[in-house]
Amino acid sequence: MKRQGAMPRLAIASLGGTVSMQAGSGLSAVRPELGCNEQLAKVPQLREMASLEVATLGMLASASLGFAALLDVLAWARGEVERGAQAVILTQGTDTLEETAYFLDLLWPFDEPLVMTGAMRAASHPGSDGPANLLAAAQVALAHSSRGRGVLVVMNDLVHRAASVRKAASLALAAFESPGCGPLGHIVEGVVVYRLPPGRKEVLPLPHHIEHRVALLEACLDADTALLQGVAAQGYQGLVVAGFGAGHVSAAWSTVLGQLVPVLPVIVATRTGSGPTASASYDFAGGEIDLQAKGLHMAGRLCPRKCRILLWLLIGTGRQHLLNKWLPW
Ligand code: DAS
Repeated sequence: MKRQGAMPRLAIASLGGTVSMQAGSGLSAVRPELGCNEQLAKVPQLREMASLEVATLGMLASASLGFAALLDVLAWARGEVERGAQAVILTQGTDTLEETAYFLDLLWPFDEPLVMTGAMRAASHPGSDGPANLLAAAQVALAHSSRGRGVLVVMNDLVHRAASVRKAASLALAAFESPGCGPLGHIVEGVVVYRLPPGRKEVLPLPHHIEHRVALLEACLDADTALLQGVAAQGYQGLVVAGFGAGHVSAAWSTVLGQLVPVLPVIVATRTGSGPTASASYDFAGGEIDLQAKGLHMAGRLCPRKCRILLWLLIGTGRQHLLNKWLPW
């Protein structure tokens, strides 16, 4: 139970990434070396804002995170809220932040915010953005207006929804965008301002099994069908295709995808990075009308990488038949 006037409890954990990286002496290349307490040492204000529960859960480049590790992180975060944390912050690498945030969002059952952040410049580099992002993440996490919004990504004083955020630049400081809809909010003088009220959000149960795999292949000019034909034989239980334009593939790919439909669920998304797939505009072999007639699912606004995460979690809970309900138009 919370004491009157007591500081809010904030749980913070780090997983690795550039925010935890620094250069060794005499070197300029960086690697993960800083645990969570060392990252927090650069933001002393945090200890005046909240009583902190701190954990270093990993020290990895985010390309090496995986679903099993994320389920462990989720268990830690859920435990912290159950023990009274008002919010949770995770710091990690930015390379997979758009995927990990969506994964956790689909499973986050609380009104308490789970806020994720990282850095584009390592801790040992001039103008490192990690401390500023951590402070902004805490301001967002502790704001009452952040409740009921699921998992939020805070980078560069912007707040993004897990379902729409995307790393859109490899090295730029302003690397994160929410294509098509813009950020959900921004931070001005330490205060978060949202453009929209919280929306109702459905959450998936925890997966009962995690050994299954979902493949992601990108359509490209003059691609043969060899990899596509091998998907089922390689033991994948689902497939996402990052299609051309509004969710299209070549006529040859369409034929093979049609053969895969009785064997595994297939989603076709757009590889463009912005905008929805079409549903009733194009009537050619490999267009969305043909693909839907063959039993493929169109991704709507969900990007290919997030489609793969959604499909993996739905298969893990035996809910793949509900796929269309979960794909946002
Ligand atoms: N590109 C790095 C980062 O921005 C590495 C990583 O994702 O771990 O954090």
